[in-house]
Amino acid sequence: MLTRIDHVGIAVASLTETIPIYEQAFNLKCVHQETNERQGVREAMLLVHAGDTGGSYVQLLEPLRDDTPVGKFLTKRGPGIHHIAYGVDDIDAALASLTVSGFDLVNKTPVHGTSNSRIAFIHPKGLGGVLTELVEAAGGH
Ligand code: CMX
Ligand code: CO
Repeated sequence: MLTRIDHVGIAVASLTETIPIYEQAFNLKCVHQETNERQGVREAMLLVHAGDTGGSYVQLLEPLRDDTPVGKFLTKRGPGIHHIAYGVDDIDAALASLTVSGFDLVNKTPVHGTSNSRIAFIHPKGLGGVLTELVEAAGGH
């Protein structure tokens, strides 16, 4: 079902401050930035590895407002790992299978993600306390 680790999402107070730190520390390049109103974030994607079935990234997340998932997380816990995201070929099939298995889906159907990908979140409480995102890239990976 899973094709790769697509990204690790990290909650930060400021993209402007944190992007250069990650670029310098690990010689990464910030290859993409966008605002996702529905998710309540400004995000930056730093490419770690360009694989055959899609890349792996560090995703830095800055909240647009305090009353968003990342805003609440920052207030409660401070900066840190917010979620892990796995690549899938067929997100509809993956969600159907997780529903049958009884997992608590935050998104029962896919929503708009980075670079026109289709994404869905699974609640952390059923997965060892880790908020988990599935990503079907625009090209279908
Ligand atoms: N990782 C692990 N646990 C988390 C969490 C996270 N990121 N966010 C919240 N929780 C836990 C809290 O610790 C809390 O646990 P307890 O009940 O044991 O105290 C519980 O979940 C409820 O916390 P909350 O602050 O009241 O948060 P909400 O219930 O309002 O929301 C969640 C939690 C997962 C439903 C919400 O964060 C969500 O919908 N996330 C999906 C969307 C998202 O995160 N978007 C931003 C990223 C966008 C992207 O990657 O593209
Ligand atoms: Co993400």
